[in-house]
Amino acid sequence: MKFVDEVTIEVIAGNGGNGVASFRREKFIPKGGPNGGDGGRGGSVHAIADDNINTLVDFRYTRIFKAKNGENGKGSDKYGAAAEDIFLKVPVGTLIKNANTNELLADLNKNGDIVTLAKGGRGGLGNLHFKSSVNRAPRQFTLGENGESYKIQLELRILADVGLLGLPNSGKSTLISKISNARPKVADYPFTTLYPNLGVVRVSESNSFTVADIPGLIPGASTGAGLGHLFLRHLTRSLLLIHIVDISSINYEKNLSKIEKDFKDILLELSSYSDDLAQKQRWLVLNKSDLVPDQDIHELEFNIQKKLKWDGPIFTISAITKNGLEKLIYAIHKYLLTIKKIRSTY
Ligand SMILES: Nc1nc2c(ncn2[C@@H]2O[C@H](COP(=O)(O)OP(=O)(O)OP(=O)(O)O)[C@@H](O)[C@H]2O)c(=O)[nH]1
Ligand SMILES: [Mg+2]
Repeated sequence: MKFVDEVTIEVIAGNGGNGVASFRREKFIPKGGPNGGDGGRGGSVHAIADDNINTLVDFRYTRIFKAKNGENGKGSDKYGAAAEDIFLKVPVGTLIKNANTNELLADLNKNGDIVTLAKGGRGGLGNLHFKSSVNRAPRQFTLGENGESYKIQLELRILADVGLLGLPNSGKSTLISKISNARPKVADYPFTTLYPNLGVVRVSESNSFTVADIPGLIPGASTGAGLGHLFLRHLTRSLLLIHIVDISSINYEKNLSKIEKDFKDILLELSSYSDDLAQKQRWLVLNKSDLVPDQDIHELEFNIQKKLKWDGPIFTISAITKNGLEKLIYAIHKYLLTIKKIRSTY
């Protein structure tokens, strides 16, 4: 599947049909009255959020969306037919902006959310509307209005409760595949993940949360290194970031400097993307504990906290053996419940 999270499209609504001037012509009625009908409304273009769509890729191939014009009015009191509206299906989490002014027009963040991108023109009036006591045979009619047309930017920002963050190969995709229904590719080379994956973690029958796995970040991502840093946009709506650090380097480095560098590299990229993202609630998760001798783990965790001056929540896991995953999942769930409760009271 190709993943596209930003596109610019053109939307053109249909023009309204023209009203018409026409007169009744019947045998034995010499001067029939006006009977010109109105033009039909032009088709509008709307965007609607749909749960079944998860990329904007379709808009890469078709970029212009034009609704039809309304029909012109006719004689014998006949109105022109309105043209059908066009509905563009977009993923939930799509921001809609005017591409010229950058103005945010809508944030379609729930299934079924809908916004009109370009309004169809109203149909013109036929001459039957202009009849009056002083003018029994009006020849006036009006033309249909033009439909609106705009350049629109669509930007997808995945909605996930939790976002996974880390260097390539730290084990983000392994983690999401072990705790959720997502099955991204896992491999021992960097940049295995090329686009975000969304997974649902079931905590109990009635409780779940969503997680997003994104491509790995490397130093210099903000200036284009690796896959760049634009996909960080998919973490901007998360309530919690899980920062995954591979601790197996301790085996060959014999000190904490590699772990410290890996940690700081990610922080630097986060803050160069945005302060908001850098300030977001973030938990440290030390992964690949199965590669570190058992007796060292607690000492290592303690030393890492000290070295990184980390006083936030910290977990040690092995995504592969699933060691520590249950504890992590329950802690995340509990945290999300608290945050959502606080937010809902505002
Ligand atoms: N021993 C061990 N290996 C792990 C663990 N977690 C992940 N790996 C391995 O580390 C390699 C990278 O794992 P991925 O899950 O693809 O890493 P990623 O962070 O998604 O990497 P990118 O998609 O490239 O950013 C794979 O070979 C995994 O099998 C773990 O807990 N223990
Ligand atoms: Mg991956």
